[in-house]
Amino acid sequence: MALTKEEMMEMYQRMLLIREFEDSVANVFSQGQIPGFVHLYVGEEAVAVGVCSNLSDQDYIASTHRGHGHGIARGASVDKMMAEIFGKIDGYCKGKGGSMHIADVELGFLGANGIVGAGLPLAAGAAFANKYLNNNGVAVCFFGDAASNRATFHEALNLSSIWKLPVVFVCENNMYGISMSQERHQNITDVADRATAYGIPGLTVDGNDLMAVYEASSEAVKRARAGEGPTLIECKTYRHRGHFEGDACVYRSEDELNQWKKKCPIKRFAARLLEMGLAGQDELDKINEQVKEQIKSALEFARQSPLPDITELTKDVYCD
Ligand SMILES: Cc1ncc(C[n+]2csc(CCOP(=O)(O)OP(=O)(O)O)c2C)c(N)n1
Ligand SMILES: [Mg+2]
Repeated sequence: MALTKEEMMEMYQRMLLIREFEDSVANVFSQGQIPGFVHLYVGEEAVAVGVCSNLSDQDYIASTHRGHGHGIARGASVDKMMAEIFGKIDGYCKGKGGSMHIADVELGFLGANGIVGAGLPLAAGAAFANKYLNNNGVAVCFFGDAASNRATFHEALNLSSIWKLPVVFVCENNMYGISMSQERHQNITDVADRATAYGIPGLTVDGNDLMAVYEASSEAVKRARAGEGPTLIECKTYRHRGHFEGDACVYRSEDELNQWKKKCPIKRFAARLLEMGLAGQDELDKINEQVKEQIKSALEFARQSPLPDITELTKDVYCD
């Protein structure tokens, strides 16, 4: 079904919201205003938004250490996310988890995850639950190129394929696992080729083309809902920032980065909206301003929220 203008504008707004959120986090991190560690999603926005725009209330997503974009694409509160990153009581985990523990189960957002590859079995489990409950829900797992080397990837794909679970595996191939390039960490070019080993469809798409991601995931979600089992979608993309904030990026060239910046998913989609006559530059500028206001207000919210009280120290935490 063709997307309406409203739906396309909403997708544009979501990508901008992620970009503005991440740029602001980079800024406050560089000024030492936030504790902990952050991995930013700048450059990869079309993947989260293209995929999540196909999902409904009963669906789940599992995320990664680079999870802000997934949460925002699923509709998480930028106020609560920002407060969490600032370590404040109004954050998703009352400020005790930080960037890599942001989750909103009510929204079907099973959470960011500091353990590489850990989202895959979680998504398979969530898909199993949906199948068992017969509620027509699907689960999506986002994970990186390097995560596809982990045993959890292979186990999750195997079980999901044999049980025909309603799950979509979305590999964000940004060409690096920390500082290690894909050609140094795996002997294949397309992660999608690994689908063959599990007898499921595997396809590679341009992860910086919002519509390509949207269409591929729309098919995969339909397949999952129809009881036909999982799909592996590999989205070729690139992170504009380092692996984490503070990374000097010595393992990649300026030229490579600049080439990818030219393929910015947001600029590309804006050009497409203009070209199709769906929006004028003034409309796009207005969305941009609204997004900037929304993130400014999230920063305000986070700054004004108190730090957790000392009595919170042992609450809601689990230690084995
Ligand atoms: C099980 C596990 N092994 C190693 C790490 C350290 N680590 C953190 S991120 C990362 C690389 C992940 O690369 P990829 O899956 O491609 O995701 P990207 O960071 O590129 O989005 C590694 C090895 C970890 N967090 N968990
Ligand atoms: Mg990677």
